[in-house]
Amino acid sequence: MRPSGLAHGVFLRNSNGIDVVLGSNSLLYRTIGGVLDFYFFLGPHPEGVVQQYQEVIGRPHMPPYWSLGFHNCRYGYPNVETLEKVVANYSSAMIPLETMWTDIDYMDQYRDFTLDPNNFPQDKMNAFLDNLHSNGQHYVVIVDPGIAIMKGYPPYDQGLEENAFIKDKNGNVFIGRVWPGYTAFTDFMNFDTHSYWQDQIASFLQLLPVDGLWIDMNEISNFCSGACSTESADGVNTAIHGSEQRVKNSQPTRLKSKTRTRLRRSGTGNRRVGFDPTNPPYSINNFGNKAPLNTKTLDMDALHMNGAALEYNAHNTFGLSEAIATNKALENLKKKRSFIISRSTFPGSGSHTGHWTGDNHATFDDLEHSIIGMLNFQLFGIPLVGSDICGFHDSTTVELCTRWIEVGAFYPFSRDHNDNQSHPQELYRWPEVATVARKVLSIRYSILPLYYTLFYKAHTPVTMTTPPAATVTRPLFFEFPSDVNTFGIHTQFLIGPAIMISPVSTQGATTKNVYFPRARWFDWYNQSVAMEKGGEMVNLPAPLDHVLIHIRGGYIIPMQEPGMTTVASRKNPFSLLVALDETGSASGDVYLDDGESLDMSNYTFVNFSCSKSSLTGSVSGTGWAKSSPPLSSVTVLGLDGAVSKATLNGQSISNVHYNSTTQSVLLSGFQTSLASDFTIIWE
Ligand code: MIG
Repeated sequence: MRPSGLAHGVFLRNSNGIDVVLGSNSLLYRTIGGVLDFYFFLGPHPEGVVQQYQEVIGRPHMPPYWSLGFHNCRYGYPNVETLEKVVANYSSAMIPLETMWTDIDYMDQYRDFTLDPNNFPQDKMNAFLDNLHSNGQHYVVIVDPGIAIMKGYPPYDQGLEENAFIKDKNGNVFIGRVWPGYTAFTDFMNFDTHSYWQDQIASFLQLLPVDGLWIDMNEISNFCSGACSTESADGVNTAIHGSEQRVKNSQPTRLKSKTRTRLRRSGTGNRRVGFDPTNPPYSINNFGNKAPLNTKTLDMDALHMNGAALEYNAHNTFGLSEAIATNKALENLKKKRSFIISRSTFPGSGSHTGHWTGDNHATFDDLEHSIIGMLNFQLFGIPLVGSDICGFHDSTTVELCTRWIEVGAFYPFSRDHNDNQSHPQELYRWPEVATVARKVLSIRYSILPLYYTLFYKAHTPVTMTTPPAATVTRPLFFEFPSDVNTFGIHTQFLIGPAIMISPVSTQGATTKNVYFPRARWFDWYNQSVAMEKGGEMVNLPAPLDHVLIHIRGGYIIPMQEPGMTTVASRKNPFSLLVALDETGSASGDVYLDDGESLDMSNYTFVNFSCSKSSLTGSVSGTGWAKSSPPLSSVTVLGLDGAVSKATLNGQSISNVHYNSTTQSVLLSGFQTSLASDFTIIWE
């Protein structure tokens, strides 16, 4: 950003280790290899920069509608009975729970694509899922990239058979160690392995029809630094599982000699005489202390793509290639949009997956950092992002968890998750948290049509003449680039162009300094003008149960009566919140479809436009909204005179409630389909 309000972006497309040094007027890259592809994006405004960047790396994945509901997870749920109780507790607390999650606990000895036969038996799990699904709810599990090295375990046997694993420099399967003990890692960069991965997911879906996958540990995270020394195999696997059987089977497996020959012939492309990837001449600041590059990951001379790529060059793209394979597999198998979140990402990941920001702590600092993380990932082209609500490590407090749900309810991806070492923190555990959760999640659910429309705009290529829309949540300076006061603000953010969230992220605070950029702003709760012109900072009361929300004049927000699930919400009538600017105008839009089809050709798009006392909806698309609930109420804020009657397409509207204190009107008692143009006039 320049003080002039002009924005530009620079992208170095390079997958090697890089030190980046930010100087006062410079950006210095020190990369230890790879290509030097530089892109310059000229904006001239921030949304334009992000949009141009996404034209290069790929536009964001269109999420299924249900994934925008609220998610609950915890590491350490011991059994299916506990899952059932958690779901029931959410429901009796009347807190909307869209998706229940399970961490590695569900697996048999932490092996991917298995179910623990004692605590998460297949029959009970299927009954549990049937029940969730019949309530319109969903279920997601974690999958790690490490495949347990164990003869007789199909994912391992088939991986060997199909040459699906990353190799060490000698062409043997690279052996790391993660939760299940010694593991091999799928060579996702070799797209030939994607059918292997799809087969594993297919068998798992046969076992249990989960709705999405959570791909963790894909940096690749390894408990050993480099290849594990297998001499210690016995000790390690016995300590983890006490299973002699597993230890005996944990021996390294040699490749068939044919494969070894192929490896030798193909070379690694980047190999140069005298270049040792395990000890490059320049040490980047790995782990902040120039740690060896294989620290807690693979050796840099490990081989991808049958030897065509060195880990040294490919390391940073592993999470991306796993996301590509997983997304393809889920789409092929379910014939619907996938839902995935990935811990490791790379430019381009957003076309295949969402992201959560990893293991934070239950601290106010990390609550504040989560806003920065969310906004950064909007810039990175991965708008479906959120942090572990209430904090992952350490036990949360009532105050922190309350403040966190006040922010987290508005993350594009909204999930409570915590560690098995900390106290459980489902939102119903404390009455104070539950009360606030009901309030803020009902706001989230009421604006899901807006979130979904923003995802559609980010996902859909638009011409350069359309106002660019590449992000879902945005920093204030994205909408007010010529206001330098907005540049440094990271504890306030916008949902789309018009809803401003100003959360408290400081312990003990009960007020908040809110900056209002230059515009007319309305208070979400009492619907009156909070700020006529903006351009100033105001200290506002923000008691523990209150998150400040303001609506920008000039915009129309599409809303829907909130339900306990997105399925229920989607059956409720629509409403519009029309916030007039000082000239009496406002505009907005909504995108509607079935919420899950890969083929997005059946949709409805409605442009709303309001000028003085007339509101119109003009419809394009293929008429999908014929099967959608009607628009049945409109609230207009910021009127400059009383309203006593109104018509819809010439017919009088029965309920007209003008509020002289707030100068707003609620029009209701009518129904109009969003599949047809309409005009509402008031006087
Ligand atoms: O070594 O699966 O970031 O969300 O709960 C830790 C257990 C592995 C790290 C993830 C976290 C998850 C945890 N995982």
